[in-house]
Amino acid sequence: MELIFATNNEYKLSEIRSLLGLSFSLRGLLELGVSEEIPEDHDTLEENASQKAWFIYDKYGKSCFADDTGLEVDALNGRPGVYSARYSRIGHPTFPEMEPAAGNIRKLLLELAGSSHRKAHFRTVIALVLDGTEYRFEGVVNGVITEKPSGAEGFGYDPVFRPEGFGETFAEMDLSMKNRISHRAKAVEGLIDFLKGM
Ligand code: ITT
Repeated sequence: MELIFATNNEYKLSEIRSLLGLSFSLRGLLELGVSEEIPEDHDTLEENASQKAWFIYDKYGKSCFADDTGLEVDALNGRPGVYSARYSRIGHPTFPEMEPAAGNIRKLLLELAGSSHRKAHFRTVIALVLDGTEYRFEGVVNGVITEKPSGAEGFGYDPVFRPEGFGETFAEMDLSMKNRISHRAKAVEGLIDFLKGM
């Protein structure tokens, strides 16, 4: 089955490709020749995932899915959440000289400095638009924000997120381990079960 994954993020693409396996041919936006930025300007993960999936479906007429992911930190009342990608650029921009992921991590560690309450979770929402109907899937992984970044694998906030039950951050794990337990893996499980059951 051919599916479009409406993402510009190559890391996400390879994570989901290895989760879906060989029965699906998955194409990202780069392969589709889409270079424009897809709007994601809502205030919830659900609406953003939906907006990205419908944008591609309406424009290219191909069944497609999109994910939106946020890091929800308990001590920050769920922030940065839906604003995780632009966290360090919200309000007074902090660390504009850093690349976004590094600036985001720096700001997060500053906001939590001295706090022992470091529980957080990643939440992924996938919106699938199949023949003009939308379906949604969600995945959550609980963990804590570490005191400092460790590891070089993965992307985004991975160096400061240690999933519950593990002694290492997502960025210290190899992809196959992250893919067994992650927020995105759980959401994709729902997607795969759905597609297999069709
Ligand atoms: P899209 O093209 O799919 O929108 P994106 O990188 O903008 O790609 P999101 O909006 O879903 O992705 O991500 C929001 C933020 O959360 C962004 O800063 C990501 O780096 C980060 N993020 C998403 N998934 C993550 C993961 O599995 N591990 C660590 N950080 C992640």
